[in-house]
Amino acid sequence: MTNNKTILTWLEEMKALLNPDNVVWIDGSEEQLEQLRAQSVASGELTKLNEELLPDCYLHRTAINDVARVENRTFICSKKEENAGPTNNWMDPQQAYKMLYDIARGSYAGRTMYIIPFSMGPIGSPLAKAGIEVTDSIYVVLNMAIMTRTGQKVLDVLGDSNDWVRGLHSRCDIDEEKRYICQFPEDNTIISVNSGYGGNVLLGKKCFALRIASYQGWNEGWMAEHMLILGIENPQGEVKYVAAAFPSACGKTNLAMLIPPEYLKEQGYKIWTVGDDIAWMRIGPDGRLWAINPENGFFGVAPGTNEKSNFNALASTKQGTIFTNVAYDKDNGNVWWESLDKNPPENGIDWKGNPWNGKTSSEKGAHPNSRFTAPAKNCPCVSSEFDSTTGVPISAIVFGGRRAKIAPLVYQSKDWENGVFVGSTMASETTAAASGAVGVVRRDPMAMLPFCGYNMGDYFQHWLDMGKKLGDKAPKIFNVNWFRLDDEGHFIWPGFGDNMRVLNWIIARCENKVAAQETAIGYVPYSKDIDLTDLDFSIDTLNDILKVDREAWTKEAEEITEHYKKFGDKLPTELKTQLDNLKKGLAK
Ligand code: GTP
Ligand code: SPV
Ligand code: MN
Repeated sequence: MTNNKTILTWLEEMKALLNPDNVVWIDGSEEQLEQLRAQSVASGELTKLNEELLPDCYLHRTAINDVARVENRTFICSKKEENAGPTNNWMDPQQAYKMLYDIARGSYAGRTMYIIPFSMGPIGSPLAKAGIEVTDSIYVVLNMAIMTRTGQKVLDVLGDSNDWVRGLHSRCDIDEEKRYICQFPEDNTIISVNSGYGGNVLLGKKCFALRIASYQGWNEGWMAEHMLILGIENPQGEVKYVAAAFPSACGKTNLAMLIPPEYLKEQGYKIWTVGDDIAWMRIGPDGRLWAINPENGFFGVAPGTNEKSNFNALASTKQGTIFTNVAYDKDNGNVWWESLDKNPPENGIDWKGNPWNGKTSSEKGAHPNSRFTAPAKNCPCVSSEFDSTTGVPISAIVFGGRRAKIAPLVYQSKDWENGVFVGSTMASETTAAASGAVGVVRRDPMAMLPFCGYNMGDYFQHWLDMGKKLGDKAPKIFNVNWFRLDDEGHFIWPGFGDNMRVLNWIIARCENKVAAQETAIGYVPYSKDIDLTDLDFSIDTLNDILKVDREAWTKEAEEITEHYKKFGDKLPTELKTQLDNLKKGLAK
């Protein structure tokens, strides 16, 4: 497949270490993938779903102790501990290699080593980067073949270059106590052992496209971010692009594929999806910030996805999709998850593999972090720029999180520097996407807390530096919160498609078409400027969720002070000044 010496040498090392019975190169052909699907159905690793309802779709169940990312077992192995920074687990690289090789040694015995050449980004794009993942899991191969561009073409474009990321995955015994997800940013290397769950094992995704790539971006002057990318087309046919960072399971896939409210559709508004999870962004020849989605599919949260909440995501899963940890309907070979519809299977199997009657059981059928792996090309609103090698120009960057109180529906930062402050102080309630307690408020700067491959203080500085380079061509920066709760614990804002009303305000701000009120935290909309046409939502309630509560924000500023202490000398002075300004503004 290749004569690239750096690849061949590494593969020899891997073979010697892992001791596989067979070695198979993934060439990207449909015939080979089809054969692997058949093989994994025969072994029970995958269940073939009803061919008429869900053509070429499969179900997989992971071990019940292996259903989400494991942040406490994820390490950044840079030579100096300081370079991993205060928010990452760190391990000395020499020690880590030794420990991981000891765990992985001989673990492919009796198994096949699959070699997956993959590209993050359209093959041949100057923004794309290559990787090689070796794995003993067909599930990983088939998911990587959906999530990335895979096969011979990647090697052809790479040629003799050494600019590729090494990824070693071994399922070993799926032993929680020996599960490690280790990134070696200085060596372009990832090692993942004892897991079979998506974010831990699809090494192109969080491990490469965020942890390794964020470090590469810092060195090379670009940005790798946990952001969706969408295009908003107005009735004149002009498309403006927005990139938005929300923590895991906080609405990126939903926003990326939203369907505008009826009255806006009738006017001609459209949403186009470029990406739903990751953005790589560079300054283009015109001085603006340009973004590509390095992925080729969607690894989306299943529960909560339905015709109404996210029609386009659901449509994307109707063909060539792998479902992980959802419920199975034995009567018709279909899948089900919570809030898909009101008709759960009676004769079902839950995500743990146990018989399950959805009509009578109080247990959940699907795991809260169950997922679909769907090809992006299935998406009815996929952008015409999806495969563009240059990417799309970004007009606005949006931060957001899950905040029951305090954070208004939307506000705009005063400028780039203030926007970096807003991103660096982001907070959100934790979700099922990572193991651990759910619903605890934590600071998650730029939604990158679990994904930044270097010291977050340096990462903030990199953001500030990018702003200086972009100057007046920098995207405007906003913050949104769809998740305000009333006293009974219900979401106040309808969210989903109605978030388009907020996006329209954001675009209007970028085009200087609408005024806003200046507050201590930034520019907040006048409630009359959020269009509530056809919505049963009172202007008083809107005013409530737009209000900047001085007392609550004063407390918030104290918490930010604590949050910032972690970064010590690495905290850029600009951000200290921003915090002082916020406090002064609130005291006024
Ligand atoms: P990752 O793939 O983990 O990065 O998640 P994500 O950010 O793409 O989140 P996703 O769009 O899958 O949404 C996660 C959960 O948030 C689902 O249960 C959605 O139903 C819910 N959600 C998304 N958008 C909204 C919204 O506007 N309002 C409310 N109330 N819930 C939402
Ligand atoms: C996330 O947790 O942000 C995801 C899913 O997108 S995973 O691939 O598991 O990281
Ligand atoms: Mn994500």
